[in-house]
Amino acid sequence: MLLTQRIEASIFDLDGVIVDTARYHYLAWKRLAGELGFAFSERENEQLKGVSRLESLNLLLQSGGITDVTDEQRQSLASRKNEWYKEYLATLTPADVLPGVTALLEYLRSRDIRTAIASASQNAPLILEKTGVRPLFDAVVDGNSITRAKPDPEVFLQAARLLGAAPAQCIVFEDAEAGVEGALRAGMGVVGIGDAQRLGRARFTLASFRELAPAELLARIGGPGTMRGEAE
Ligand code: B16
Ligand code: MG
Repeated sequence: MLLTQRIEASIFDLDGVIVDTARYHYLAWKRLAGELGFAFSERENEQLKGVSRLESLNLLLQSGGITDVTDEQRQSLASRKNEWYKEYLATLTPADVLPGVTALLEYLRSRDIRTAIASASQNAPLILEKTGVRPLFDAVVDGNSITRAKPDPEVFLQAARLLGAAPAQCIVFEDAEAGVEGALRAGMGVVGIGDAQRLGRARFTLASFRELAPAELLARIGGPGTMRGEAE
């Protein structure tokens, strides 16, 4: 199918795209695994990216071979991890915004491309406040307002609705496989941020926003004045 729709809205994942909180999630999960008596590697942690807190815990317990856990215990383990995670979040400042992010957001807004956050995190409001980037987004959808976690497309579709854009007019920036999958299910184009092999289903992948100047990136994704001529 030849797509001729112009990109009118951009949707950003938060953890791992705007700020490197993915690292803090990993450290907190690793600490919990340590307390439960097993090791947890960065490779295993890749599966937790983009998925909800409780689902992350379930994957962690599974990797440690721990099965006999009540719902109540699961809630309490997830809360413990979140307390440690929030200790890291307390140290966040605007300097933690990943390189190239602020320049890209400012450029997109200057070209009348609306911007939104689509995150699975319930801590998103705190992260946006500590890093000072909230004013750069027209809408925020996060773990407090969705009922189904990525790879369900709900978070992306809700963001598009708030921005008043059709899914085909949206481009999503994601660092997680579950997020790339969710954005594709929503009928949106996706740019992967991170490892190209892991995010192979994205249209293309950048190791960092520093790799492409904002104007080049916009031309590549089909912004105003250009047409997306490739099939998804
Ligand atoms: P919280 P994103 C996701 O955020 C993280 O990638 C994922 O690792 C985390 O489990 C999830 O948020 C829930 O986060 O425990 O803070 O509610 O990447 O969708 O911005
Ligand atoms: Mg992420």
